[in-house]
Amino acid sequence: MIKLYTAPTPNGHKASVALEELALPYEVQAIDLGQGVQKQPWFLELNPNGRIPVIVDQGADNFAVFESGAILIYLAEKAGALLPSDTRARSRVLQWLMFQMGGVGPMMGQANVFLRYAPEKIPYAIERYQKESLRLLTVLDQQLRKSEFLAGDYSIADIANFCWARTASWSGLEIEQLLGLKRWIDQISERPAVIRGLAIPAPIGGEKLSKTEIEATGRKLVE
Ligand SMILES: N[C@@H](CCC(=O)N[C@@H](CS)C(=O)NCC(=O)O)C(=O)O
Repeated sequence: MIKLYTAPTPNGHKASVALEELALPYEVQAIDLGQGVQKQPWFLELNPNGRIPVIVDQGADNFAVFESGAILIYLAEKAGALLPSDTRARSRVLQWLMFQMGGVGPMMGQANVFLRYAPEKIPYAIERYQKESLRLLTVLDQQLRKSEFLAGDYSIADIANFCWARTASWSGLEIEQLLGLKRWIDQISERPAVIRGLAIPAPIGGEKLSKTEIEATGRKLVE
């Protein structure tokens, strides 16, 4: 059994979508990011970076994995799917996975911070991160006009990029013109495993957690 510590964000969804696609048995502990649960000592033992997602493979001596890209690779290798073993095919998938991890995620994340959360509106920063995010989404679009998926068959590279690209409007980005990207987002959105994965975790407060788990999140138990 895999234990997934997560929250309803693009990086969290990468892990839950992959677990659903790979049909690996897992249980979820929702982490309340607003309460800073991810910075508590017990969580930092699992991920010194204090962020979600994290998985713990309970059937493998409680081996913990942090960084969503590393989680995707671990899960794909465990299940033997969504990541080819042939050296070149595998490299193509990893190239588009790294493209997401080093580019799309960080840039869209910063666009969101400056557009939505910064106490001061800094037009230069908003424009810089939106422009770079749109440039990266355009690179995806060009690839997706040529091929159905990013790297051969549907893979963890599609899952990683999809979980961010689908949130483009939240970053204030207009992607109507990116027809290859839009076609691919629509296509992946319809996959049953993706629909299930995007619904995880249940909204905090609505999920069924044990008393110990609720206390571990730092929230008070209302009896
Ligand atoms: N590079 C990390 C980024 C993880 C990340 O930024 N997680 C966010 C949610 S999407 C988080 O935990 N934020 C809470 C915080 O920074 O305290 C990964 O891909 O796993």
